[in-house]
Amino acid sequence: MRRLIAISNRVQVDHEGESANRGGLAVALAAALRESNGLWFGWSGEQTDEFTGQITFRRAAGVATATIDLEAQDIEEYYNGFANRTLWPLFHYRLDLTEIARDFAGGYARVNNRFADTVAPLIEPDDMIWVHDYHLMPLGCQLRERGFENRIGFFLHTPWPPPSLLVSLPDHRELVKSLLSYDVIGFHSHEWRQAFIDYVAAHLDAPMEGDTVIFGGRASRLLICPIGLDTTEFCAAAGSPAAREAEARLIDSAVGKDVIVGVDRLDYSKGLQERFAAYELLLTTRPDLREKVFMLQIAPPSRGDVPSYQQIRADLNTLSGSINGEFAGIDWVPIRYVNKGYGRDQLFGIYRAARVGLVTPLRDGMNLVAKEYVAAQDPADPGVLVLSRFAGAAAQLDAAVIVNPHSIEDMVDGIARALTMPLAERQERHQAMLACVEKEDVRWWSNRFMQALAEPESVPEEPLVAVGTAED
Ligand code: ADQ
Repeated sequence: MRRLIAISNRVQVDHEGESANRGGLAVALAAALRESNGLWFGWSGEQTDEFTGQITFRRAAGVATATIDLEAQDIEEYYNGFANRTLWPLFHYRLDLTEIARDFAGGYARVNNRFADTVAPLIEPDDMIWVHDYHLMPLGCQLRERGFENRIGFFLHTPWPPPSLLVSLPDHRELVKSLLSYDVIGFHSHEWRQAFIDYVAAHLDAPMEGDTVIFGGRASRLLICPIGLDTTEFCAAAGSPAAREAEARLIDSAVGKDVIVGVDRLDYSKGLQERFAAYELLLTTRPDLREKVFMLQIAPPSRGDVPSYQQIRADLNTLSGSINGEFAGIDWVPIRYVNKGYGRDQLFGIYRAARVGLVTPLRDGMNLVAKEYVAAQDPADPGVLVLSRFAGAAAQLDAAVIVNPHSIEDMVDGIARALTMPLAERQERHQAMLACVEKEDVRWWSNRFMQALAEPESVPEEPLVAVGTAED
């Protein structure tokens, strides 16, 4: 088996005592790397006065890691700037929040070059290289410029925006051309891949052969490869004391009321303001449900240095306060809004105690919380997943109650339907979704991508499990 070098912006593995607030990529990659005995390269998250290219090697939770520190200007221009103030909003269809600045673009190119320079000496001729996410799109091209002919793949964890949005980026053509240095480019869903194909057709003189783009003498396979959950590990939490305690505490504190749960990074793409507004409308229009339900929204802050994230935090504080002010009674608080991270075992128990899982992003590459909620349910008495049609997960979990998060009324209908759904229908829907979450797990995802990278011909185009037997 060839060694895998995974490269992502941040390297985050569990160290003892560390906060459990990790993104979906961290959860997924750690599982994939342990199996392949690979190396995970990226930024430590630390700042240094002067970038020297010094690498820190560690081994944590069975994963070998190699990390570098970045200068303050790098962090500001590359990470807070181009990655999180330009690309992230643009790729989530938020042109209104997209900031275009030459400093940001310059920092992005500089840091990608720094990544290429420092990882280069670690690469052996037979290694497969797997680059992750929007922070590092030009890295493959920069490695090619340094003479590397290894198989190099790229996986995009976010949506790919339609061409009409992407052209707002001054150097959009250069960005897409640099991506065509990769042998495989992976997307979560048909929709994101199709948007990429649409761009190539409209803006590059590059022919397609099936699902492969031919450009600059290289063939780039465009692969649909939806990320899955570390389902076995996650479900092993079922018997853990932390999961049981979290479940029991939530059920006890609910005193017979139905729990509606949301778990999201505090991010405008997750549709939290719209979700709170929908819950408020539910309580307004359905007085019979008051004091019979409560909502638990867990949302640990992220990217706090970026102004739009400070704004959403302030907005949600106001909204949750006003909902509680309007509806709370002496022994009932309609919304519990918690800004901290929980361990995965605790999350399992929290999901299991909830009658409804509310996952309503305005746009999301995949959304692993939807899959975690399904995995944590008791098959004999499962809760109901209410899922945004704009999450990549909706393509696989179409047996959820699918809602349009831009329509507050549609969300209200979805939540009300979930709260009153008969047991047999809940079971049927859950069974269909669980089959997908179990079969197309994180191992399936990484195997599929790595197989496409190693032997392109061996991976069929559309092997995905068909789920969604329930009508919606
Ligand atoms: P995210 O948007 O960060 O990443 P998402 O899929 O929403 O990822 O998953 C978030 C992860 O963080 C989940 O595993 C969740 O359990 C965990 N988490 C969230 N809140 C938590 C809390 N309070 N405590 C502990 N854990 C918490 C990006 C894309 C997604 C894509 C993933 C993976 O935006 O669309 O699904 O990458 O590709």
